[in-house]
Amino acid sequence: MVSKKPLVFVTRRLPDVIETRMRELFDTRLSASDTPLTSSELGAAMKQADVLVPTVTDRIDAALLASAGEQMRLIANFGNGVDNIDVAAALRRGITVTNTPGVLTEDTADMTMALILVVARRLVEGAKVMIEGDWPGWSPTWMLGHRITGKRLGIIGMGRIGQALAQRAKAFGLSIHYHNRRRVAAAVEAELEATYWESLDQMLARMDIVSVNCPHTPATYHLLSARRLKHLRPQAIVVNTARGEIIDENALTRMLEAGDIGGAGLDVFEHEPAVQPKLLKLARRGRVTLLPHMGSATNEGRIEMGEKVIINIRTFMDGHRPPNRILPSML
Ligand code: 8YV
Repeated sequence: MVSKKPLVFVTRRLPDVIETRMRELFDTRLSASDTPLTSSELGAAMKQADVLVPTVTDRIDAALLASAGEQMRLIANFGNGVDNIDVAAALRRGITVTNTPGVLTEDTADMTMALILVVARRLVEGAKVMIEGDWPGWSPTWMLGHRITGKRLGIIGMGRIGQALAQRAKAFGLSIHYHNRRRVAAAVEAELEATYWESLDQMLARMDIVSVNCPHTPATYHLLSARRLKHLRPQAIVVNTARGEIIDENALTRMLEAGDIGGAGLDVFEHEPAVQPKLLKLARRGRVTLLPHMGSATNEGRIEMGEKVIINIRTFMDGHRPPNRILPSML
């Protein structure tokens, strides 16, 4: 007897090799247009599909989950962060949620390090001068940025990505500081020569560069609030490749406008894809570099993310616990 293939609904275009393999393995419905689905389109998909493969652009809240069909059993998120999904509501509804950890660690850490360098050394401003043909010629006092070596980097969130960033930053001669829910193992701290700060406020007041590398959860929403941002030193640089919601974007923008901090490198925003217009204006003037959420945007990473999604679906459909199952207690 041939067993029925699960109906897998994929909300966005994925790498060709992944889509092809999914078509071989499952009864897969692919996205032809790659446009983000509306809530009612998502709801319609969840009424038919056994498995949903969403991305960060799909908001799957309790109301959508409540209207999902009885057959819907698995949400295999194409992404590491699951803040787009109400995981507790999914579980109550008997739907398992999985993610794709580990395979975007190095790429995201690279992008974070790149943003640190870009902002500190004014790379976008320099590149713009060249593109626009405006180079007046070398000068001893023109386009000066700040040295990275010898500075203090405060990492908020010392998980996989935070640690990968720390390794890179250490090689650049930065001294590593971190704040995390839990202190990491002594051996990891020793290897990274990292200093732990239980108090985020105290750490912020002493850093030259602050990087946000924690997940977005209810506990980390506006972790860098207006009050906390005030602790930063006037030359401090803030970098965020995690989630926009972790920083109070309006408060950060006000501080940048007032010149109360040195600069910012942001790959994520509070209301993506909308970006606060004042931030865009600051980016045109330099010292602020904005990127369109591309921390994990490598061909290799996106294929490995897709492979994780397939493994999670296959394992689940074979009746086993999928390797990347998410439980509310993990968030
Ligand atoms: C992904 C990310 O591109 O995986 C994550 O958490 O932030 C991104 O790097 C995106 O989430 C894909 O859904």
